[in-house]
Amino acid sequence: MNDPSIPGIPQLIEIARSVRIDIVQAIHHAKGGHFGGPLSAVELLVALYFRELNIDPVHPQWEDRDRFILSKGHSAIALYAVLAERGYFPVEELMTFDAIDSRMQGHPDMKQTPGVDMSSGSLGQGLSAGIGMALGARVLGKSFRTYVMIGDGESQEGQIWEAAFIASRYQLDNLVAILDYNKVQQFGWQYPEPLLPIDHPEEKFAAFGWHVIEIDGHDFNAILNAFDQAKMVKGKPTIIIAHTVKGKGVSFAEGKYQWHAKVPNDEELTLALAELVRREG
Ligand SMILES: Cc1ncc(C[n+]2csc(CCOP(=O)(O)OP(=O)(O)O)c2C)c(N)n1
Repeated sequence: MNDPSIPGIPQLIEIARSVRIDIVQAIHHAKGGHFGGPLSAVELLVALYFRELNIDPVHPQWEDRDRFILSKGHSAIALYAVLAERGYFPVEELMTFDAIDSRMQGHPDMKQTPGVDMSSGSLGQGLSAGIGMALGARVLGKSFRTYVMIGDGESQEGQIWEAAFIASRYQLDNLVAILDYNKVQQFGWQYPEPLLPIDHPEEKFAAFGWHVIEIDGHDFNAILNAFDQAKMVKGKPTIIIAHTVKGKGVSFAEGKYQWHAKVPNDEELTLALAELVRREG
């Protein structure tokens, strides 16, 4: 890759670091929002918006753009931070997150925020909307692709499986689902033993007729390879099962359901920022 305008892995890692800092600061400032889910999705979103999606931040409504739906809409601040870093609107605007007149509400609103292709927040619906977009591309003879990020807790919704069934029936090879498989949802579900929100999603999606790719969702090489592989698949939709860590990058929140939607206090903000700005080596 020789084009200097295309960020390489070291730049993507730095962008992810900035996005995490944006997320933590915005949530602290807003005194609201979700914490763990946005942080687990950072590398996936950065790879999408800085390398994979065919988009134009200057023309967010360009009709031939690739589409992205954040079906786990409670992670909106991660999407806003990536959109801001990508140039859709000023990074400073992130500090209006969740305020009453802000373009950045607690859940994505396609009528408010430039770059948001689908309103979401009521879990379970985004994959169905993505099917509509993918079918729309086919009907119109357009080559744009549709990407949908779902959560593992969200995958307990029946509508996800209705969508999984129909997407493969329609052979939607222009549709890619990304499962942010952080293995933690809103509450603990620890009884009688720790329970995953969903177990063996790879077997379930394969049984529904999907092409399945399983990766480390924090490894940019693996993410970009998965996107490349998905483009080669013909006649079926692809799901990328991305193993992630809820709260990734903030050690005291990692893997903890208690940080699903907790707001850091001043001391926790300082600790989190100290970790996020620290550079290895
Ligand atoms: C239909 C619906 N039911 C409940 C909720 C409340 N809710 C918001 S986030 C969440 C847990 C989601 O877990 P998961 O999909 O694993 O998300 P992540 O761990 O990535 O944050 C719940 C139950 C909702 N937004 N929509």
